[in-house]
This record gives sequence, C-alpha cells and structure tokens, in this order.
Amino acid sequence: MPVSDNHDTIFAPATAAGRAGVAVIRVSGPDARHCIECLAGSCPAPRYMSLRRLKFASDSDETIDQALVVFFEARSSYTGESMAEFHVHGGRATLARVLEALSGIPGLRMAAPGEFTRRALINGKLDLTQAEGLADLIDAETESQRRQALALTEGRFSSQIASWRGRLIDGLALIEAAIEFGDEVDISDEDLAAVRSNISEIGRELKLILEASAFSKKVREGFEVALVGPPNVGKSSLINMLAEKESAIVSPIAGTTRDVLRIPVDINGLYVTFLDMAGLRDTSDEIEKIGVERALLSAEAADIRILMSSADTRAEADLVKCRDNDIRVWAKCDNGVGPGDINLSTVTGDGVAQLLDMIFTTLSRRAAGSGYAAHKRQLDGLRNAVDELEAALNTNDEEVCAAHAKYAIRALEGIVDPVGAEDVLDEVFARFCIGK
Ligand SMILES: Nc1nc2c(ncn2[C@@H]2O[C@H](COP(=O)(O)OP(=O)(O)O)[C@@H](O)[C@H]2O)c(=O)[nH]1
Ligand SMILES: [Mg+2]
Repeated sequence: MPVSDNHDTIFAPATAAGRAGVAVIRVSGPDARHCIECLAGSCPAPRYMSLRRLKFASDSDETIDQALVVFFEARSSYTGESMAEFHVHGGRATLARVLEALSGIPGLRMAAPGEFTRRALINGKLDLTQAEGLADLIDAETESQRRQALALTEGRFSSQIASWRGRLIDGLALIEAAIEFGDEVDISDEDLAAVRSNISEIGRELKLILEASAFSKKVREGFEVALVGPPNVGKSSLINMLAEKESAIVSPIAGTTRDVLRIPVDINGLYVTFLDMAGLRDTSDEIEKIGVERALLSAEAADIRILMSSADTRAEADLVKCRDNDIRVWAKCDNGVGPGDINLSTVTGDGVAQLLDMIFTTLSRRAAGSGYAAHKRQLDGLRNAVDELEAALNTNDEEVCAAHAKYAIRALEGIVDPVGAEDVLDEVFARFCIGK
C-alpha cells in the first residue's frame, strides 16, 4: 500500500459485513464535511449526532435511508483528519447503496485495510505499539487477550519505553560531558559509576519484560495443552466434552485417532488449545506410526501435558518423560478410582472442572510479571537494546560506552516509531481489517 496521501478522502464500513441493526460507515480526509453535505444536506455541529435523510447525491430525489450522522473536526478525530460517520440501517443493500453514493463523490476512494489507523499514526494520534494493540483488541477472543491488548492500546508499553529512554539519555549526557569537557567540568568517578549501574538496572528491567513476554505471547496466541496416553484411555471423549461437541471420533477400536486435532477452549479468560492425538503405543500400522510420531512431537511442544491412564489400558512406559507441569489423570474413574492428580470420568463428568481449574492455575502461575510486549517486532527491538546495553557495560572506554548507549536508545525508539520503515508499517497494517 502506498503511504497514505492525506489529500485523499477515504471511506469504508467500520462494522462487520452482514445483517445487523446498524452499520457504521466512516469517512476521513479533507472532503469529509463535503460528503455529509452531499448525502445529508447540511453538516451538523461537530461531535453532535443528528438524524438525517440520506440522499443518493445532493441533486438526487432518491432517499437511501434515515441515518444518524456525525462530523468530527480534524483536531478531535480518530485519524487527526476531518471525519464523518454515517450510522445507517445494517442491511446489505442499504450499506451497498451508501457506499455507492460515496464512491460517486469526486476525490473519494475506498480505504485500504488499516488505513484509518495508519493515518492516525502519521498524524501522531497514536504510536506503533498502540496500533498493534488495537489490532490485537479487535482480534481478542478472551478476557486475558482483551486486557493485554488494551494495556498496549492505552500506551502502557510506550510510556515504559519513554521512561527507559529518558533515563538512558540522562546517563548518556553525563558520559558525553565527561568525554568532551572532562578537564573543565567536575564529573566524579562515582557519577560515572552511577550511570553504569543505571544502565545495568535498565538492562535488567528490559530482560524481565523479555522473560514475561513468553507468557504475553501465549496469551495473545494461545496455550497448548496436549492429551497424552495409550489408545482407548478416553482422550477423544474428554476433548469432545471440553469442546461441548463431537469433534473427535470416539470408538472402542484402539488407534482410531491419528491426526492431531486442535480444539480451542476459553478457560476463565485464557485462550487454550487442547490437542487430541493418536494414542501412544508401539504399532506396526505404518499410518498409525506416523500419528504416534506426530503425537510425541506435539506433546513435547505443548505447555502442559495431561498424562492419562486407566484401569483397562496399558501405558507404554517411557514413551514420554514426565515434566514439571504435567497433570496425571486417572480416566474412566466411574469404573473405579486410581492413582494420579485427578480422577476423571467423561461418563459422570467427575474431575473435569477440577482438571480445568488445575490447568488455569498452572498457566496463571506463569503469568506472574507478565507484560504486554508480545509482538515479535517489539521483542526484537527490546533484545537489540539489551545487547547494546550489555556492550556498553562491557567496555572501559567511555566513547564506546556512549556509542552503545546511543544504539540502545535508538533500538527503543524504533519500537514506537520506526522512522521511514515503510515495510514495517505495511506489515503491521496488513493485519488490520478494512475500516479500522
Ligand atoms: N466407562 C467409561 N468409558 C469411557 C470413558 N471415556 C471414554 N470411554 C470409552 O472408552 C473408549 C475409548 O474412548 P476414546 O475417547 O475414543 O479414547 P482415545 O483412544 O483415548 O481417544 C470408548 O469406547 C469410550 O466410550 C469414561 O470416562 N468412562
Ligand atoms: Mg482418540
């Protein structure tokens, strides 16, 4: 997409396509007021909603709809440009006709995906981490995703970066003064030592965010919980119960499940994907063998494994090694209880709530200190800054130290404002939908 040309006026539906009570169409650019005048006759006072009869064009007798119309002046709009909003009835035909009317106005064009937000960014209404947060907010399906995205959108990460940047600039000023005017101004060794310890403290804080980011990333993308056990232990029955539908084939024939099946479940606001897979056993069936290999790989990569056993199945010992976060489940406890963290039955429903609770507790324990930086781009920037800060501390040469501190500052700045990096912006805004 080309850099937004602020002489263009763009429009797009802001609400999802399909049948709905109301559909909102947004317009941004210098002709926003003119659009309202063309379709609604006159422009209402800024930020006041007004009920208007929309005409197909200023000289047309055709009424398209009764709609609420709002005008925003450039300084107080989402994009930082003049904006108009038409809240029309949400039928496909109405929406299509209003869009047709708008495209008939000279100088107007349909917006590209994310173009409204891209204009907001160019006009300084938000920075790139906030824009990334907005895209996440629109995609958020669970509570934890929503909270994390909102923190990013509200600029929590940006202000954190601004504070690191400010502290580094203060330190850098002192080092540079020592280099330039060491003979004239009185900068003690203690002052320089304090700058170094400040740099090291900032490096530590950055690393904490990076450590927490593994969790933030999982909140954004989802955790994986693998159901592991011998054939017929009841893995597919359990996943169907969790999914509240028949997703996996359940049968008394061992070796039925072969592909890895992924079922998303919302556990108290955490986005968790359960993996059902082939039962682990030695088998001579070539296809089942591939299923078992895939199962072992998926189990290895999962955040938590539910290791299942039951009275009527024989575990093939040592196929998976037990890990810290594994949960051991004794299945089919309606036939009698057994060893394990939880006794569970998909027939009576016993133990299922307890299992979900345990998964939630285990995952939220890892949430301690979780942050909001979850995008690869943001994390790469933090890593670069950490490397530069470490290099700054690893030298006794003040000039080299100052140079690395400067690179660290630049790496941090690049996270919120990648100046001139159009490809980075293209990538971020490609994730947006049209109309945002
Ligand atoms: N009694 C009892 N039978 C179960 C339970 N869960 C599953 N089964 C039965 O065990 C057999 C294997 O179940 P399935 O879910 O396909 O096991 P998988 O091979 O581990 O996926 C089926 O006949 C199920 O009806 C349970 O909790 N109690
Ligand atoms: Mg199965």
